[in-house]
Amino acid sequence: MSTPLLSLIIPAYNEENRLPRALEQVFAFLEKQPYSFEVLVVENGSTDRTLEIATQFALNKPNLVPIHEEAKGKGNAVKRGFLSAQGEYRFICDTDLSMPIEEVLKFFPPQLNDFDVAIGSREALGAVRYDEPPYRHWGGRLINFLIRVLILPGFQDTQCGFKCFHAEATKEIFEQQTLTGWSFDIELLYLARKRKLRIKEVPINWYFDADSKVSAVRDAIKMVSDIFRIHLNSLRGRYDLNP
Ligand SMILES: Nc1nc2c(ncn2[C@@H]2O[C@H](COP(=O)(O)OP(=O)(O)O)[C@@H](O)[C@H]2O)c(=O)[nH]1
Ligand SMILES: [Mg+2]
Repeated sequence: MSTPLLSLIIPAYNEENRLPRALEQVFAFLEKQPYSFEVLVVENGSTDRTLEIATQFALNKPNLVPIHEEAKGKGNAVKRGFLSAQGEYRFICDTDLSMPIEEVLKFFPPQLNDFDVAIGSREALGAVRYDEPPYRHWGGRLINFLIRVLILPGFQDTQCGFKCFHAEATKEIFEQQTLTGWSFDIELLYLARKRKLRIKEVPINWYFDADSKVSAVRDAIKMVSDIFRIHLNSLRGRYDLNP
């Protein structure tokens, strides 16, 4: 296949319920667009039929690539997806499609230009969150406050599951990604900033989906310890060019 314009990377863990609808919607929309695309579903550690569903779907869709990754964690799945993708623009997309797939067009030309990394934001001017319960909203804002103070000043939302990387940026930063779990976004943005890449925040419409694999307390504690790990990695020169 020649280089597609868009690679959509869907990390999927125990998603047998949500994946069929997600794939239907994604293909229905992307097949109407005038550009070439591929969809990569990256599964790791699932105990249900996630991989089987992706493999079945791929029988009729040659541009769907089901991938099984041995190493566990969302960070590992996303890294594998980005490094396996071929597209000029590579977009992470959660299976819940909490951002409607139509909005992917906001993340690359002609709607968005002059960027290396574009991050979906639920906080940027024009963004709207639908149906989000207050505990989840304020928990997220507290985490974002810590992220801003400790590591990434200026970003109002680093944890949204919808982000686009230009192919060149992918090479530069994913090879140096070390975090394997939920905090991988923070490390990628830290690396992108260190490399002085152009990062844009894209306001999106975001619909809360109660079916979440995040554990509020355990994953929040892990995230804070991951932030210190990023500092340590940085001090040790782990993120330097040509280490
Ligand atoms: N491959 C893979 N995907 C994961 C893992 N953990 C979460 N995901 C995916 O990450 C996306 C977001 O997960 P979700 O539970 O909806 O998180 P939330 O929206 O932040 O509450 C979904 O597509 C999940 O299937 C994992 O360990 N491996
Ligand atoms: Mg979700």
